[in-house]
Amino acid sequence: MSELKNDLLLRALLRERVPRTPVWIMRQAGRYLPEYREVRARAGDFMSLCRNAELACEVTMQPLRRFRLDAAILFSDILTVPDAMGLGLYFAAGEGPRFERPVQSVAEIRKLRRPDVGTELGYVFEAVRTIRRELDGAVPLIGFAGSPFTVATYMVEGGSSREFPTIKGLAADEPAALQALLASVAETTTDYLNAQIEAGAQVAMVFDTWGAALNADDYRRFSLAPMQRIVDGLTREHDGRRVPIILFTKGAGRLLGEMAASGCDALGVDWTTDLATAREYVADTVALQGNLDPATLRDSPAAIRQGVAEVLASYGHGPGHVFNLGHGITPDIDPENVQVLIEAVHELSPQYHS
Ligand code: 1CP
Repeated sequence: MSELKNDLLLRALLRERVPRTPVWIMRQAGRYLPEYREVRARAGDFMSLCRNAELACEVTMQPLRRFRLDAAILFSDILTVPDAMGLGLYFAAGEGPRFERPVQSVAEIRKLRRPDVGTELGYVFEAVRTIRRELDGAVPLIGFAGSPFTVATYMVEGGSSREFPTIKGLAADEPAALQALLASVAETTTDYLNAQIEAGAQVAMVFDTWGAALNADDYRRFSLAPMQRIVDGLTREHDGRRVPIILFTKGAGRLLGEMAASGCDALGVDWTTDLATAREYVADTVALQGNLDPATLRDSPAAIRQGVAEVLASYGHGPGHVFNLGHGITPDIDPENVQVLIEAVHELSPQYHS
């Protein structure tokens, strides 16, 4: 078992005692950092950055040099999986992600192949190994993937969407075909996360950004069920340590209780459910990660400290909390304000662990 100098994140995710609440920030590597924009410009485009292990490692490390963070997160994207399935991911300048070959008909769903992730996504595992070497045990490395439903929204709609007309149409008219698509993404995602763990990822997080756009019944069938398949298929122990699994459905609300029953170790919580309520929904069976509104980072240092204090107080005493935002940090945030947040967690959280 390789030495970890700071294992607060792993301990908190397993609901073990810690002296203070660990903290990391969703999208902590990204456009709000000028040094990220510099490397991104050097790489040319976003996918070239993801495919270059040295540069992906460099941008992963950037936030850790500035802030006292308790985790690194692999620099990659959730859409590498459908790219490997043959859809042709590209990022048009100034726009979001797009696919050259979206999957919209039942016939196209049937034609999807299960790629060999070792070949198609080898660049990701190379980045994981490079980052682990560079971290040298300073903090754990989080690997991640998108939930099958969230990834499928991009595969079916061809890019970002607000209303999800095509995938909701499939759910209504061709539910078996949609389930086949989700099963196929779940299989590849399981292979993908297991290969990240094999390469050195010490935590696996599944981002379900859009599952809560479904009604509760459809959420269970089309979002939670395929995530459950992933949880069931993941390597839970590697290198002598348990590998915690975090599921994050943005906007899950009351469904957190059902998510907790999946067998995951922790749940991400967005700011629309306070942590005291979330803790009741899950009856302390899993750890919780979150949940400051990212908009708070546009406020004054005093307001940010106040926001941090409220989140910590809402979770309350005892183990099982990982501090984070309720969703990713946005590109307009001043990095100085992130510093205020992190220092506030360091300063205000020990009282909840005595
Ligand atoms: O430089 C750039 O302009 C690219 C912006 C960018 C970045 C920094 C994209 C394109 N992806 C990423 C990295 C990324 N994406 C990470 C790793 C970095 C970190 O956390 O430090 C992670 C975990 C993601 C996950 C991701 N990608 C999600 C789920 C999490 C979430 O924020 O909801 C989603 C939905 C995506 C799709 C995607 N990729 C990129 C963009 C701009 C988007 C969102 C498109 C949309 O809103 O529909």
